[in-house]
Order: sequence, then C-alpha cells, then structure tokens
Amino acid sequence: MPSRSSLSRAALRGLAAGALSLGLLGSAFAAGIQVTDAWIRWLPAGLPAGGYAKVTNDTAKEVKLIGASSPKYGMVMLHQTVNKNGMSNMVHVDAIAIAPHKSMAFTPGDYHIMLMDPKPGIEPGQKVPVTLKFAGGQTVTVDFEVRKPTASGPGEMKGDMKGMDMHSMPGMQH
Ligand SMILES: [Cu+2]
Repeated sequence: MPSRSSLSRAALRGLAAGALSLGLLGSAFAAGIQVTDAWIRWLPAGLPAGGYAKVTNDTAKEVKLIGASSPKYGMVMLHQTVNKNGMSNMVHVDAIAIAPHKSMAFTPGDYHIMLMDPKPGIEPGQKVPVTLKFAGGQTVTVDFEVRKPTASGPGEMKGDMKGMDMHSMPGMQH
C-alpha cells in the first residue's frame, strides 16, 4: 500500500497534467462555445445599445460568461432587465453560467449586452465585433449585426416591424 506522501505526489502529478492539458486545449474549449444570431439594436444620439445573441455551450463542462468588450464601444456590461412593481429596470449581472450542452439567449427585455459610449460612425447595416469573456480566460469574438431601433431580431425578415406603435418604441429599454 503506498504511503500518504507518495499518494499526494501522485495526486499532484495528476493535477499538473490536468492543468497542462487544459491549457493546451484552451482554443478548442473556446471553439466549443457557439455564439449565433448576434445583433445590436442601435439607438441614435450616442444612446446605449442592446446586444443580443444566443450562446451555446457545446463543451462537457459548465462555462461562465463574465463579461464582454468591443472596440466600438467605450464600456460593455452584462445586464438583465427585471420587472418589479410594474417598473422595468436593468441590473448588472456579474456572471451567467451555462450548463454543458445548454444555451442561453440575450433577448430584448431579458439578459442583454449593454453597449455604452459608442464610437462615432456606428450605424444600422454595419457589423461590429464583440468579444465575450468567460471564466478561465477564454474569449469568443463574433460580429454583431447592427440593426435599426425598431428591429426585434437579426436579419431583415424578422427584424423590421412595419408601422410599429410609437408607444412601444424600445427607447431606453433593452
Ligand atoms: Cu442594460
């Protein structure tokens, strides 16, 4: 029977090997996270825009989304719109965990990527890169399609709501 110390040395070797393979697999791990249907609801006059996308964890481990950034926006945060006593508010979210082989969606009125302090020249029709950051240091960068304030989703067909009631304009709502 091995002594206590040889057991712990073996355990340490195992941990070291595990850490090494995790490091080597870093890019493959990131590739296992899919970001699709990525779009931004642009607002005029330098107003903060909402970023929306579906994030799928195709890995065998939970992943934790901890932030985002974009070269086109001065500040980017993860937000969630919450309704309390009939009032809609946005709260900052530190992290969003996604279970193995599950996905989560950033959608208007729920989780969204708050894109603040836009650089000049961003307009509907463009594509803007946004990098999603995950716990452990992985990042995934995807082009987000910039859409009009009346858009409700990515792509022309489902996006533009014709004759939208001005009372339901998104305005500052994300
Ligand atoms: Cu927000």
